[in-house]
Amino acid sequence: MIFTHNKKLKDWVMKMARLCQPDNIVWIDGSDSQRQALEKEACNAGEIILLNQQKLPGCFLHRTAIDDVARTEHLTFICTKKKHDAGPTNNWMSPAAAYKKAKGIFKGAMVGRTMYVIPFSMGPVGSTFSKIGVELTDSRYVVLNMLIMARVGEIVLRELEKQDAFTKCLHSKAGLDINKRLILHFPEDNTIWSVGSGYGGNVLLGKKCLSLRIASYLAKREGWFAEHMLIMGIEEPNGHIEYIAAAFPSACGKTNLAMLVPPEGLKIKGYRIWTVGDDISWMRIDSDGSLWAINPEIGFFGVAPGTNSKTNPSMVETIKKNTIYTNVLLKSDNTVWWEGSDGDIPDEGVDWQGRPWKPGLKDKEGKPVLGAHPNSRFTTPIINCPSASFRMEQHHGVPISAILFGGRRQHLASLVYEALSWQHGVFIGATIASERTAAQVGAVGEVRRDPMAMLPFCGYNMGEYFKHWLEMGKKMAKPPKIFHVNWFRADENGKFLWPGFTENLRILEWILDRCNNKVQAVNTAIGYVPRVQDIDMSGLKLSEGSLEKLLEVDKEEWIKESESIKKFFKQFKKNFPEELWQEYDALCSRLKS
Ligand code: GTP
Ligand code: SPV
Ligand code: MN
Repeated sequence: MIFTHNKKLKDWVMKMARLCQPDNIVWIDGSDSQRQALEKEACNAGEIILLNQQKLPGCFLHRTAIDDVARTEHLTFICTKKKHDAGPTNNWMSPAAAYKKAKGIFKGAMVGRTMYVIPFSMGPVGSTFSKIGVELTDSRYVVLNMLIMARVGEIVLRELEKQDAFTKCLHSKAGLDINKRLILHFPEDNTIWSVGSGYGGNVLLGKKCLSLRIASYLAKREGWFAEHMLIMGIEEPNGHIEYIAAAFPSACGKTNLAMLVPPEGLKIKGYRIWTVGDDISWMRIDSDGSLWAINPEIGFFGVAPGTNSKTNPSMVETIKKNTIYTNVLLKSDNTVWWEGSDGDIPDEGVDWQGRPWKPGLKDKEGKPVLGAHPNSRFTTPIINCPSASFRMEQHHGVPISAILFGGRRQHLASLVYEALSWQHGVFIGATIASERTAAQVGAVGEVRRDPMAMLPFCGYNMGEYFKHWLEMGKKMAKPPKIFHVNWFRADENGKFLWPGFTENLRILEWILDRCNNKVQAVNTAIGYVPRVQDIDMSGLKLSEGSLEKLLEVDKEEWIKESESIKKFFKQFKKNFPEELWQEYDALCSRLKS
């Protein structure tokens, strides 16, 4: 039993316990001994499987329910008093209706279970950037994941005695019933309620729920940014490090870019990459007039499929120990595998649904049965990563030179282009579109607009959110330059034109050269595009004309795109900033000239 002097916290825990009726309450202190005891209990209960400890020390496997494998955006709500404050892109419920509905499901949901109290800090404990949350959960899997993803335990409770504010996070697996699943955010009450799910993004409430949805609401009021962005440092041979932040929608390459290893052809230049974060960036304007960023997390919750020594050697190194794997294939030697992992395809195994699996297996419709779910993931400490930044614990964060927006577009979007100004950059961010991936439930491949990669994560009216971006730009003496990248442009046969991954450093190099006024560019209708000769292609051979095709701006296609942008913007009605309509008109006239 941990003692807290924070009366507000004590009262709230007791109140939630009366609602959920757990058999007992356990406070998570952050100690190794408590974690190990929980791992044992979770193994005995069949919630996790101990993996081969010679090959994968400290690693476990977890399988979720079959219909609980990704974020469920249609069951995710922003619950503000006024519907208008949630905006046209969020699902809305009134707080009264939402609490009532959820109470019906939470009532007695923890009977026969333990309620764990997890005090956690997003950001270094005590930093001006940081926010504290307390998650109540009946899932040991959630506790074990939170211990990897956030700063957890007694140090946070001590901090809560100095300051009173914390986000009240309540989670119960309840019956893991998709028909009784709700992910509710009450920004006006600093509260999150999640019930009926056991999947990461729905239940690790410090992540998307607090660090983006609630934090974006706080950021608007307090004058900072909470964004769906990776943060990385690029160190030049002279030791100077430039940091960038990049927003790509879910499963569009943040984790991979954040820990890139320089490609063979550029090795001679002696770059070194430092990973600060792979998913979330909190940014504030410092006294120097620049934007400074921290990663509020200390773990990665990364996509497994496609992770191998070629695409992401640093991650392969990272996940060899102290890692929880979710929904991957279990091999007969008690190690794990997924589509696109290292090594040969195993002869047999147990698939993510717990069924015997063999290569070539087909389902009733004749489609191949996957060993790992396409959104299978690993939870792993950043500290294990060979490129983990030495500034992770810096209370001030790192200064950001460039902000990148990107999406997964087979057509249209050039490999890279630079915004003409901050305002134009906000327009570019507001018009990101991407093909849907397996990270959320829905039709994979469908193009949807995902402004700033925040469509599923903005805790308030996105029209107001765009205004916030414009306001922040005015407050900065040295705003970062804004760029758009697209690693996914394809040829007529759907084959990627750009090799991506490690080779993306060639584009980052151009971006930094632009930030430092070292290189010229072509002024096109959509922004500044590189001259072909300014991308260093040493050691990389693309087929004839590919780079030109990758950089091409097809005005006809962009005119079609502008129609879809207009439709998207119109839904915000009066709440939409005039400046972005100006940018829209300016784009249209550039396209027609
Ligand atoms: P979330 O964790 O969902 O926010 O995703 P993320 O943005 O961190 O995406 P991640 O880096 O995990 O990449 C997702 C998928 O995109 C994986 O299947 C990668 O193999 C693939 N991918 C990443 N970078 C590239 C790239 O440069 N080119 C291509 N073609 N694919 C990439
Ligand atoms: C994403 O979907 O953007 C993720 C995974 O990073 S989750 O935590 O499930 O949201
Ligand atoms: Mn993400």
